[in-house]
Amino acid sequence: MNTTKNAKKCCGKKVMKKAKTLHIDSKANVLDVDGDGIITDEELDQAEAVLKFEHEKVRFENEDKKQDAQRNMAWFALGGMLLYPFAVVVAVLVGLDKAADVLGDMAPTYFVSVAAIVAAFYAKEALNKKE
Ligand SMILES: [Ca+2]
Repeated sequence: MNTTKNAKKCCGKKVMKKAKTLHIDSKANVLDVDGDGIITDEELDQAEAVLKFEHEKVRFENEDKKQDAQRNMAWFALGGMLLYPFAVVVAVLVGLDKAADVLGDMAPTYFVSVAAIVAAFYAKEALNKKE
């Protein structure tokens, strides 16, 4: 705890300015890295740099997870597109003619939608490489 008092003039009077002290259980006590009881501007800057680093680290981890999720989604969509005709064949072989008809009717919409997902993924990848 710093007990230094600074004299300042205010309104024509000499005012004694007392340094701030922290409560013994204060969370800010960890900022006093060298343990001298004084939290300097350098120690505050150091704490801010550590916080920024941790924030960046979390941001990179989240970005990595997001990219993994998008990649998995693109692979899943691509897999579904490749397996779709087999689903129709299996439905015919099993004797589900109505299901085969429904799958056939859904095919144009399904293929366009999945192609859009896959195209968006690869377009994003290409844009990221340019940056
Ligand atoms: Ca200190």
